[in-house]
Amino acid sequence: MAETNEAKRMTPAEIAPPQIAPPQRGHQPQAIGVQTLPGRNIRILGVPLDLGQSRRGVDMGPSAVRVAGLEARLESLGHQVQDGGNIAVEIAETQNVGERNAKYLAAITETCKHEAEQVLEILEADQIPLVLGGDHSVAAGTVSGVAEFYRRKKKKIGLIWIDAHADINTPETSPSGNVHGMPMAALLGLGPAPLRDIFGWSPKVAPENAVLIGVRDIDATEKENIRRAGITEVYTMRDIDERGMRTVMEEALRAAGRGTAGYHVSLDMDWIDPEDAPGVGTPVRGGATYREAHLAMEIIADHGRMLSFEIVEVNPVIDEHNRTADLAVELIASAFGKKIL
Ligand SMILES: [Mn+2]
Repeated sequence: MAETNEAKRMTPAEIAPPQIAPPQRGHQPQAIGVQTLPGRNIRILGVPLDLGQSRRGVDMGPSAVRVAGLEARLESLGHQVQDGGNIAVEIAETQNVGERNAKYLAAITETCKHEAEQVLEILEADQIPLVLGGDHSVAAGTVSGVAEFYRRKKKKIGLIWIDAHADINTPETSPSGNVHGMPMAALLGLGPAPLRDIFGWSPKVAPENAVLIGVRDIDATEKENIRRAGITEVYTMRDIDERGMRTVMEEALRAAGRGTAGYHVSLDMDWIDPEDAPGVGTPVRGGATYREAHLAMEIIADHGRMLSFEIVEVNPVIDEHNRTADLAVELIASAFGKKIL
């Protein structure tokens, strides 16, 4: 299997279209050693899953983000964009909730496995996966796919988790049993087991390459899980307030990039203050401002080491005229190299 994929990967390199430089590159990068991104080949994948949480509506997230003009925006930056459509997902009405401490875990795992295969296929086609959630449990699928692709090349990946929450509960510790609070725990090897063991190995990310940014609402049990998992790079909103976004991002990207092929960026829209992003799964006051959020994405683009990107928890049902999805598109554009000047 791995050999076949390896061979398949070699051929398109020759026939791949030439890299398109972003338009209007009249200026130099602001800092020495900072790269600018060439045009990239991106494939969008929607995962309209909402089984991971109790407030309904994030299943419409991929649609809302597409309606906000995602593809055209990325193409205007000089990227080639293909929309791979949505993954088929189950809905709560047809499913058994299963164990109360990990609701709908079986159906979520099926979706994440399918998604992981798709993400792997996107990378094998020399494209950058851009995943649209869905609730944050879809990250277990995305990151598994990216990690598997690089594992076959004997490389590790880093993980940048930008979120109001740590999402590092396990069925044993979760107060709600909602699986969207567990993907980080799954990816770092704590559990739940079915999500942890996608592709039959774990952990998908080493704790020293996993970074939490913007957290401000952590369960007491999660603090213990952060220690158990061995994550040391945790940047709370207080760190951002006191030290500034630039310093936090530089340190975070350095940790995620150390000894890795690069990193996956998982952006939960609830990271941003509800003032600017009201349409999210779990709004929490005191989040990143509009400008802080853009700056974080711009710094990620400057470094040029992002392997894949996902945006999750956009909930059009409680949004105001799709402004949260509009902001999501703006932030994706910044992460993929949009510059003010
Ligand atoms: Mn989250």
